[in-house]
Amino acid sequence: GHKSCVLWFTGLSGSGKSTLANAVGHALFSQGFNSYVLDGDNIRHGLNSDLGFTKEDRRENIRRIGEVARLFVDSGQIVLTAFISPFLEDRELVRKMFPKDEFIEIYLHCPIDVCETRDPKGLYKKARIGEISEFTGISSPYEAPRQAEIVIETNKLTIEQSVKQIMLYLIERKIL
Ligand code: GGZ
Repeated sequence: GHKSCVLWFTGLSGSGKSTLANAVGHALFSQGFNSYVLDGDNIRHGLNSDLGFTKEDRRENIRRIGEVARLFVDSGQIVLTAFISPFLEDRELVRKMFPKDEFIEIYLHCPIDVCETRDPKGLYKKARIGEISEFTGISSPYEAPRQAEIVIETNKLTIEQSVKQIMLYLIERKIL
């Protein structure tokens, strides 16, 4: 068996949240553990399609994701969330929704110039020329975690190495 918990990824756009959350999901699956990834594709396009990127909308986005994550944890799953979640206060609110050992914050640390070079959707470019407002890291803040359970330098590790770092943590903490 395993303990159900939430792996809460946070980091800039382009830091690798969705990629890594999905890779950890596959690693869990191959070891016989059920998990589910919540990300922009299945949340911002559906449940939260009424929300934009103001500070208030981001707070509500994160609050609802916390509630959904809680339902998954209640149902016995490991849930992985991949959202920028740029505000410390908002992340602390979701953290408080879970017992201490069931909320694992994973900070994907990556210099913004590296994220901006990756720019898979061309959003940084649009933000630079003002076509997108309140873009995290450019025209809206990213408040880095101070006490994340796991910090991953995604510009220094491969995806495989990053997955391994997370899996080792889960084994050490007897979650798996
Ligand atoms: C940040 C934005 C913005 C603005 C659209 N700021 O790289 P992506 O495209 O796929 O990931 C980003 C995603 C961020 O949504 P989140 O729900 O993770 O944000 S938060 O946790 O802050 O609520 C980006 C795209 O949406 N995007 N406009 N202004 N990212």
